[in-house]
Amino acid sequence: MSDKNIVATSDAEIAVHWQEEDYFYPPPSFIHQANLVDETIGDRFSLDKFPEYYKEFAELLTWYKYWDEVLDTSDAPCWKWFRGGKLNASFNCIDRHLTENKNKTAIHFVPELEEERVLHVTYQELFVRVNEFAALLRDTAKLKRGDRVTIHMPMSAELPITMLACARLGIIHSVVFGGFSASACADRIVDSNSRVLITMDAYYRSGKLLDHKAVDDEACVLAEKEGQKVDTLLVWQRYPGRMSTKTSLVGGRDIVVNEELKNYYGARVKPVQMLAEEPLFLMYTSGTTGKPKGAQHGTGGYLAYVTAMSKYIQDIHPEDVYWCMADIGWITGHSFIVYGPLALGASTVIYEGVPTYPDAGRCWRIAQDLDVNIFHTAPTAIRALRKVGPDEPAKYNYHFKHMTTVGEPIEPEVWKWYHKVVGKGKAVIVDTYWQTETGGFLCASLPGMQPMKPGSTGPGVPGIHTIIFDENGNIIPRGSGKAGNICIQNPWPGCFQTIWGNRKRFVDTYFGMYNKNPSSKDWRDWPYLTGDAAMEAADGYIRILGRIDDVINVSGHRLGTKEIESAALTVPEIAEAAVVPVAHEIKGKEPELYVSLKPGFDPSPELQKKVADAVVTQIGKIARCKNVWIVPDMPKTRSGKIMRRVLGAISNRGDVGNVMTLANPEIVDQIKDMVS
Ligand code: 6R9
Repeated sequence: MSDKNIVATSDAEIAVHWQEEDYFYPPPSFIHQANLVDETIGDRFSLDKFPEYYKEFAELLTWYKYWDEVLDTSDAPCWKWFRGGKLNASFNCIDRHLTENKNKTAIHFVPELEEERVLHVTYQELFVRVNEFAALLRDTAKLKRGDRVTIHMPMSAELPITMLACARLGIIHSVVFGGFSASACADRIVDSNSRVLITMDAYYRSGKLLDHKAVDDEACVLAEKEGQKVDTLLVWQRYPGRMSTKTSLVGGRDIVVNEELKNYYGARVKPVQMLAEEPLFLMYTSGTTGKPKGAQHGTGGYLAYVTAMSKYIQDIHPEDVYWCMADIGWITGHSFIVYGPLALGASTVIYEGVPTYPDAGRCWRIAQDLDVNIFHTAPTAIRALRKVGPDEPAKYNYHFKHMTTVGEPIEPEVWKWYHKVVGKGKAVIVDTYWQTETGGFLCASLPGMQPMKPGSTGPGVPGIHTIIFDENGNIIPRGSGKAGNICIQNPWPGCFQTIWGNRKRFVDTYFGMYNKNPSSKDWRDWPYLTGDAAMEAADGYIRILGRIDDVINVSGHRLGTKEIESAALTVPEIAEAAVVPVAHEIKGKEPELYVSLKPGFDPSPELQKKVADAVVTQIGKIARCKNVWIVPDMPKTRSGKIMRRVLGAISNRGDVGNVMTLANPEIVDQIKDMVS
């Protein structure tokens, strides 16, 4: 893909420039050991057998009590999976493995500094540490089933320990990506009404020790201003005495976990028997408004789904060493670093730092030293690794049987490098398409049964029945290669249950477009709208073309354009703001910001910087804009709407099309001159 001929007014237009490629086939050595090689799978998971086929997924878990009903549709479209069943996620990820595997490594934690060496946490050790921390949460922090707690922690072994301790007690965790700013963290504390925040003193990033606790001191202040007091801040210490935790503890609020844990050594906490439909966690994600939404995931459905996906699509066996390089602060980390692999009793790798630190070989050294055989990452990381060290993988002695990609489309030429150089031509690659809201995969090829097709994800995974609609709600014929809005016809257990505190937004956003009967209790009336454009080729493989809403995918992370624009508008001089995606070699997309000023203010480099900084402060570094252009006016329609399409074309050096219908066509050339 070359950047120059792309008019990136939408993700879809970029993707259309790609060429379809050949198929690649899984090696026999993989097929022989694959968890899923079953020619009857399509028939067993056909729509006429819905929802009963999902029992098979639930049976991968250990239940205190089996369910009364597989799917309860009485509160459509808030589906209840495995209604009446009782289980505990922490028990399923830890306790049930102890009889046979207590000495096996559950978590390999790899610190960024190589001299710190790897920490290997066995299942027995995980059991002890989760129990002790759960006792602390219950007795010191006074948390109980159904309470929400915000966790703002870097990649560390303590992060899954914290999550699993919450799950043990039925506390709903809301993990906020460690790189998010104080302000973004505060918004999530407020929305979830968390009175307890859990943090860590510090972590390494590109060789620098960052004071993380200071960010959360500020988050507490901001949250209180917005009406939610954090009465307890639990601080894990990774570097006792080295960072501000020693000197700047806030009396009556801050508790150093390492100290407090001494009161709980040897404590055991019985897992709470949770109803399958009770929430397990919230994961905030960007949408079309300025306010991120808390996707609420349930316990039984979610855990059954991610366990099945880890087993059948990622082909995780208990003896595998599996490394997913995502951050636990995103859904990929929740489902495919923590819950899925641990529910299967595998060894999961957590790497603290930057993939290319201190050199381009770091990832492959980790893979070699831990004997990783399943590797999972995003195209943005693959592009970066390819750029800095195209020949590095060959220098290391590791062998991947399976590699997953997630988060954004992968260009065929990048896919081929991943396959040939990283996978040494011997690994299966699965391009998994899914979302925060969907809990687990929607589309992927079946690694032991179906060929790989670079640039495409696969068909719907077993149980998922996709359907593509055009704008008028007509079904686009299967395999026609025509683009439309991809939806899922049937509910599935991994799907989120609602938006925390906002059922109306949940129903409107995900079901509003194609539901014709809002009072229907029949799942067939409620196709789930993914918000992505896609097309299905004649072979049934789906190509994702990108978002149909106002979301930009930067390095595989979702950023709402409205979130960035709202951040810019906090600068008093700014009258209007508009964000467009610009193609970027590594990140896929980058936001570029256009602003206009209120009367009486003049453009200046200082003001540009002020706006740029406001975005980073409000959201985090991932939202940093390529440029901030202060324009005399925005291109607008006669009804006053900002024409983002025109700005997008200018940013990407594309054709702006016919602009004569604009209210102010002359502005287009002025902006072009400024930007070129
Ligand atoms: C898991 C995750 C979801 C959005 C999604 C789509 C894009 C995800 C993709 C992909 C093409 C893939 N996306 N996987 N696009 N091919 N394999 O990424 O969740 O952060 O919520 O993002 O990412 O646009 O709608 P999330």
